[in-house]
Amino acid sequence: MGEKLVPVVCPWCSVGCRFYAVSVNGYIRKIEFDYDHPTVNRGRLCPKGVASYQFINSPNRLKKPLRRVGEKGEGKFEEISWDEAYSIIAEKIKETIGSYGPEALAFIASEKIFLEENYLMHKLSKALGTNNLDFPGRYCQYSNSVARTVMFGSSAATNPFADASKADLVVIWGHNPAETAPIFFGQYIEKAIIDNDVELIVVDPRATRGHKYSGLHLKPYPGTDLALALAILNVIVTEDLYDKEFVEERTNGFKELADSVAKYTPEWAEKICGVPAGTIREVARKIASSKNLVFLINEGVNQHVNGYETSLVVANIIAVTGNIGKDGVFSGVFPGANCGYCAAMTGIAPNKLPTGKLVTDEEARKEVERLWGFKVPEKPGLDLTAMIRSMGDGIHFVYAAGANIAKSAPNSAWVREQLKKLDFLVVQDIFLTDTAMYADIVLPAAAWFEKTGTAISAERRVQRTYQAADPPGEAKPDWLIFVELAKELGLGEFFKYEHPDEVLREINNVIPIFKGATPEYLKEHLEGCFFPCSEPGEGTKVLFKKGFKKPDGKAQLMAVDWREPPEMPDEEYPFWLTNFRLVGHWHTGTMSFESKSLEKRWPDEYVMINKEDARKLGVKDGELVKVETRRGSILVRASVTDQIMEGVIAMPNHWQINFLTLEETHEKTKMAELKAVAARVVKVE
Ligand SMILES: Nc1nc2c(c(=O)[nH]1)N[C@H]1C(S)=C(S)[C@@H](COP(=O)(O)OP(=O)(O)OC[C@H]3O[C@@H](n4cnc5c(=O)[nH]c(N)nc54)[C@H](O)[C@@H]3O)O[C@H]1N2
Ligand SMILES: Nc1nc2c(c(=O)[nH]1)N[C@H]1C(S)=C(S)[C@@H](COP(=O)(O)OP(=O)(O)OC[C@H]3O[C@@H](n4cnc5c(=O)[nH]c(N)nc54)[C@H](O)[C@@H]3O)O[C@H]1N2
Ligand code: SF4
Ligand SMILES: [Mo]
Repeated sequence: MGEKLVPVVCPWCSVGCRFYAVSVNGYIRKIEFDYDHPTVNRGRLCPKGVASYQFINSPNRLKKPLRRVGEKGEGKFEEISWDEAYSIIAEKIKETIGSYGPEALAFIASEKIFLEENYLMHKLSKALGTNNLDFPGRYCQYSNSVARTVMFGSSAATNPFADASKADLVVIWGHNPAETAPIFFGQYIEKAIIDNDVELIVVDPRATRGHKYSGLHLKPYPGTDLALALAILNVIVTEDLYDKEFVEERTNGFKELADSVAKYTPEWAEKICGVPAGTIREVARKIASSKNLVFLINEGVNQHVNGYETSLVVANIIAVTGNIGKDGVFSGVFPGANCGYCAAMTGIAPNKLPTGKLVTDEEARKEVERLWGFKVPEKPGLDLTAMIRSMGDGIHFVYAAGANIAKSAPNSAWVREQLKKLDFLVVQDIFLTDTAMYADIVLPAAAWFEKTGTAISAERRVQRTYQAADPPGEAKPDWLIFVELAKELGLGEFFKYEHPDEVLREINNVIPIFKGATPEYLKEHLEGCFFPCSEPGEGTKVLFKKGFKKPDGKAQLMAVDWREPPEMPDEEYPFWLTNFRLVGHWHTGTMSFESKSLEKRWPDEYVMINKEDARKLGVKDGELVKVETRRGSILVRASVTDQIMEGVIAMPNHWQINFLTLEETHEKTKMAELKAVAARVVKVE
């Protein structure tokens, strides 16, 4: 009964920490620091990392395929065999295609399944003839991702984490890495702030855990960051503080940008976002004088309908101050989950090919058809919110693997009504989730630690993680489920894989940015490689050193106009409601609620209310209140505090928040309003 040390990547966030799972007879006995190889975490783990394998041993894991026997939403299922499950699903797919065509099918992939698994789901959906393919990452980075792609030709984080320690100024805007990327914050950002005495500027309506270090804490009203960003840019331009050489040599469009931003003065912005004009000027001057700027933005900026515009302005600020395309800076998209990039970079989107090119690009499509051996549909499909909107009216069959949209998508009551309208729903998960409640068939997947595959961290580091435990009952790895279902559908010739290594080799061949990330290289180099990696080796550590991914190599600066959030407080709903993550929980809680040590320490949801607001409402700390928006209402305990600004309330996003949010989306990015909605608080007598 020997113990084996199996190298694994942490199952949660995109920092990409690694450690050993100590495996005995198919069980994990404990975890140990990986002292043999270089790791990002340098010997540290956050609370979730420490608790990392608890959820896989939960008694609530799915162990057999299930068929619904009760009403949708009721949660009554019976166990069936894999053969039965595959044959029912395959029949239903064929029937749906027969009645409505392949465009009535939709596939939802995941930030929680590996690179290989996202790739296979993509291949399966296209083999069936549909581009209705998306993942909950739609609600994650799309604002910033689309903005930076427009401006720089690529949106990924520009530099390795280690460069963040070389900062001379750190701006953290709508991001709380102390809780959401704790080891990145602790090992790299704190190093700059504490060891090198670098100033930190925080932009957040709440005081966050990193806030104790911040010289300046700017508190805009949720959803008004665009006004603040425009005014910062205004000061940099009108006070002539920009990097003229960089602007001249490496960008296009400065004149239009300068003209457009002239009207957005700090005094104008103060009236909208509430940040004093003097502070805006001070911050703009600091940013302009920084040569090694680390500029972190995340969901506080991304998750708004106007998040695209804010992201564009932030990217303009970074570009005109010359803080991109060199060593010692850091900015870009910061996908939060360990497999966010696994979905995004295998083209999980309704308009993309696995190569990242557009389905409408005929030459690129033909290339994929040649590689895959079957015809690829050319009409772009529906994004996730549009899929939900079309359920029962255009979309009849949905297959979701590792996505809990009944909780993670905006306006949960609406989402659940829509799910009921489907003819058929397949949910492939490790737990019986809220979404699974509406499923016709539920498939039990093997979890992280129970399978081998590839993850990608926020610094573009591609790493392999290996099987250390046996799956419970009859649960199977996602890649194998896709392969077996494809065979049942008569598509076996395109899915001839017996091991995830074979899938990765195909990815090396199909997706150029992963060419060098071979199973052999990643096994020998557990620290992985940085994509794009065109050959086995370290890959590309710093982006844009030789130019941007634009036809003339220059960044395209973008003029932006102020745009109001879709919903603003009014007499009926006087508060801004926003939300945030807790270090101890993961999204919809399926895994962290099943991790005993996390659940015990972070037991329940609450709403943060400013002391002054609470006094006016007559609400005391710990009392139950009803939080209401135009979508719905929930009961929750009040946390009366001065850690949130007046007029704003905020809740953790792991419980019921999406009963309150808004499904309206941005026309280009399709990002919904997940962070700023109008709400009221009613005292419960
Ligand atoms: N523990 C834990 N870690 C995670 C995750 C998790 O669920 N749990 N999820 C991972 C994923 S997928 C992601 S995408 C990342 C997200 O990581 P973050 O972006 O750090 O996540 P949030 O806490 O949702 O939002 C960040 C901050 O935005 C602030 N904020 C809210 N509204 C606004 C606003 O309108 N303007 C501004 N300026 N700030 C605002 C919030 O108060 C919060 O402090 O985390 C990843 N890491
Ligand atoms: N209001 C509001 N809404 C938000 C956010 C917010 O900040 N505020 N954040 C948004 C963001 S950034 C994101 S990324 C999304 C996340 O949205 P989701 O991805 O829907 O949320 P998760 O809870 O991470 O769901 C992942 C699912 O995968 C399952 N799973 C885990 N491992 C495996 C596996 O190996 N195989 C299979 N098949 N399943 C597995 C889990 O049990 C879980 O059900 O939520 C978004 N929604
Ligand atoms: S920071 Fe992220 S990857 Fe590292 S231990 Fe914590 S959850 Fe895991
Ligand atoms: Mo995310």
